[in-house]
Amino acid sequence: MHTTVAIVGGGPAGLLLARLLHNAGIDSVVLERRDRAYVEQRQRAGILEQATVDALRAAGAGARLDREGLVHDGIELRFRRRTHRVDFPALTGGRRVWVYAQTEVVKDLIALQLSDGGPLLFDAEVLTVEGAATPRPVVRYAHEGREQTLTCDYVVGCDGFHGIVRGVVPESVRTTHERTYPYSWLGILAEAPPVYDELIYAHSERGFALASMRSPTVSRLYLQVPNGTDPADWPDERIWDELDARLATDTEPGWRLERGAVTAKSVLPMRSSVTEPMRHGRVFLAGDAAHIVPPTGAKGLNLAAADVTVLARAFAHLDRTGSAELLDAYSDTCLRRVWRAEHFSYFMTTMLHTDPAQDGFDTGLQLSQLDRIATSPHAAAELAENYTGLPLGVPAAGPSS
Ligand code: FAS
Ligand code: PHB
Repeated sequence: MHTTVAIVGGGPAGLLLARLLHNAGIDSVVLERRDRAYVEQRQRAGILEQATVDALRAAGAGARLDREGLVHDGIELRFRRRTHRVDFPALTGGRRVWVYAQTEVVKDLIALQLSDGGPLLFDAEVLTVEGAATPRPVVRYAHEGREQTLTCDYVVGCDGFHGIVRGVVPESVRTTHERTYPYSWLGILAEAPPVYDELIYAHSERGFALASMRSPTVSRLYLQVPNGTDPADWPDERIWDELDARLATDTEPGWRLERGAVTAKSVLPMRSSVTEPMRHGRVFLAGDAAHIVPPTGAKGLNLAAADVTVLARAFAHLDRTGSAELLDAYSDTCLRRVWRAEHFSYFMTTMLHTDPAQDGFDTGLQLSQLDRIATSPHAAAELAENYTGLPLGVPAAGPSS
């Protein structure tokens, strides 16, 4: 089989790229190692930036999002047992975010690709990518019990943090910057109506908590837990009690979550990682294959969408004009946005979580930063601009290096 763009990985990055290329008249093949049911039920992100919503609409995948997505104009910060709302439109000139689960984004994109897109192969694990520096790279993959070959003009690694395409960039030119955190998130999905209208991020002496949602009847909730925590050590009632303790506020004495059946429970490690460059020869990296952020800033899925929006535009430019200038600028263009999101995610994570080794000075710094956001429109605007996402066309600030 031959195609113009071989896409490794059928997560949000790979699926959205395939749609954007399809709409630009560029053929591609998506190879996904897991089956459709697994990919569609994997609980992950929940917040979409404007640019991501725009990209999904441009890809033709915005209809259900527009019907079922929840538009949010702010978030609430809880600290010192007080509450403070960050008003996004007031601070950013009208920007807001959408609550629409990654699972639903993936379902919409898969349905579209299967209905009128190029080949999307499930249970197709890519084994090797050869000839990255040649005009005709070769992708070898296992599918239907045998090894098969896909030749192409370009390969895009959308295969996530544990994928193999990042390794195609030779170590001699590849730099990976990493930071791990001394805590993880215990996340639950519950059939429990959120008793809050917007997301609540809580800093407390007991540790961080986040109250999010999936719909008016389904809550998505997170607790900071030590690394290596076994979800089995957290029976449902213990989770609810701890969430109530960390989200407690003197602004509304007796405030408690509505409880319900917990339908999913998992522990997510926290990591920051950036691989540079995001290209080698005719092989490109996009999404988690190139970078990871701790989910506190709700950037992961949105960064993936931004990468493939830039890349699809570059491929369309090449197809229309024969010029590879946007493709050649891809890595630097994306890395500027990636580093901005890395900093914001690190900032939100270290401000809101209690490092087991932190002392009173550290806590004083955290509370001072939170006080600043609560009292200064400039500090609040910095958070609001980053959270709602910087427009894709952010002017180039010069090479990323
Ligand atoms: P993905 O990892 O989603 O997709 C990669 C795909 O490639 C997978 O389907 C995988 O099966 C496939 N693949 C891998 N190797 C392959 C091979 N050799 N051949 C073929 N296919 C291969 N972000 C947030 O903003 N908020 C959150 O709350 C949040 N929670 C998260 C929880 C978890 C457990 C994880 C792991 C991530 C979370 N993220 C969150 C980040 C997440 O949303 C990612 O940013 C997003 O999935 C990135 O999408 P992709 O780049 O497509 O990578
Ligand atoms: C989610 O709803 O899963 C979610 C929302 C905001 C975050 C992280 C996760 O910062």
